[in-house]
Amino acid sequence: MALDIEALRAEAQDLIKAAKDMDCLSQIRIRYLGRKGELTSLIKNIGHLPQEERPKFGERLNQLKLALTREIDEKQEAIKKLSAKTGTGLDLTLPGIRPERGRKHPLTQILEETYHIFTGLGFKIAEGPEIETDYYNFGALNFPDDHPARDMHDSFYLGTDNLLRTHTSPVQIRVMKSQPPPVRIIAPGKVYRRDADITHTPMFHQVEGLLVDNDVSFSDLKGVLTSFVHQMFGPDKRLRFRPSFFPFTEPSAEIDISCVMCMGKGCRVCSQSGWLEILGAGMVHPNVLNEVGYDPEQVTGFAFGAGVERIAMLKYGVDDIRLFFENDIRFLRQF
Ligand code: 2U9
Repeated sequence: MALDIEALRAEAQDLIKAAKDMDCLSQIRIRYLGRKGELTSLIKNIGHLPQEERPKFGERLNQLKLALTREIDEKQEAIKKLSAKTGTGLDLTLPGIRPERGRKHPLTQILEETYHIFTGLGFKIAEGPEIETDYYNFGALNFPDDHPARDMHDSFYLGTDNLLRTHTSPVQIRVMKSQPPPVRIIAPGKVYRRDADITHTPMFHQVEGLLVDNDVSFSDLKGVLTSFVHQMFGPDKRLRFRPSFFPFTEPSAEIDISCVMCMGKGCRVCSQSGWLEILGAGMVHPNVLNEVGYDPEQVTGFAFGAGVERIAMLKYGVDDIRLFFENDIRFLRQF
C-alpha cells in the first residue's frame, strides 16, 4: 500500500508539471481527485485494511490529497498568468500552420501567355463592356437583320436593344470609332451564348485580334497566326486554312492545327482527321471599315478569333469544358 501511494504521487506530479493548459489540468483533477478518481478510490477502500493500519494510512492519503489539490491550484494560477501575458491562451511556441500556396487558374495562364505572344508581335490589349447594344454586337459588324445569332434563342438579351456580348468584336468597333488607323489590338474577355454541353458553356472567353493599316494582306494574317500557333502549341505544329464564312470578314477562313495528341496521325481527339480547329479569321469586310469611318480604298485589315477554353482544352488535354468552372481544387492544382 505504501508503494501504491508513492507511485501515485510521482505519477500525478509528473502529469501536473507537464500540463500545458486548463483542459489538461482539469482532466488530471478528475483522474485523481474526482468522485471516481484514483486517490478517492484508495480513500474509499480504507475499510478493507486491518484496523491498526487505518489511521496512519488515512493520514497519508489525506496529506497526498491536500498536496495534489494545492499543486493543481498553483499550476492553474501559473497557466492563467502565462495566458494573460500572451493575451490569447495560445501556445505561441507551437509551429505555425503553413498556408497552402495557390496558383493561377489554367484559363488565366492561357490568357497571359496569349498577351505575351501578341504584345511581342506589337499588339496592344483592348477591353470593352460585357453588356452591349445590338448595334455594336451585330449591326456594325455587317450581320444581316435576320441572322440566326440575333435570335433570342442564341443570345442573352436584356430588354430589346441590350444583350450580353456574344463575341468581343464590339471592342474592336469601339476602338476603330475612337481613333484613326493604324490599329493593332487584341480583345480578350468574357462572352455569352445560349449553349451548354461538354464543349460549350453559357459564358466563355475569347481572344480576338485586329490589325488595320495600309497594305495589310492575307499573308500578314497567315504570318501572325503561324507565329501564335508555334509559340502556343510548339513549332512542330502545321497550320491548315479552310475557306469559311463570317458576316464581318471577306474572305474568311477557319484554321486547323495538326493534332496535338497524335501529331496528325489520326486519333479519338481529332476524330481520325489529324487536324483540330483552333481559330477563325479573315480580312475585315469593307462594310465594317466603312461603318467605323475608315476608307476601305485606303486601308485593309485582318481579324481573327479563338476560344480561350478551347485552346486550354487542347493544350492541357482536358475533355470537358465545365471542369474550368467547377473550381474543384483537385483539377486546378494540376496546372
Ligand atoms: C471586327 C472585324 C472582324 C473576328 C473574327 C472569328 C473570325 C472567329 C470564333 C473563334 C472561336 C469565335 O470563340 S469562337 O467561337 N471567331 O471565327 N472572329 S474573324 O473578326 C472581327 C472582329 C472585329 C471589327
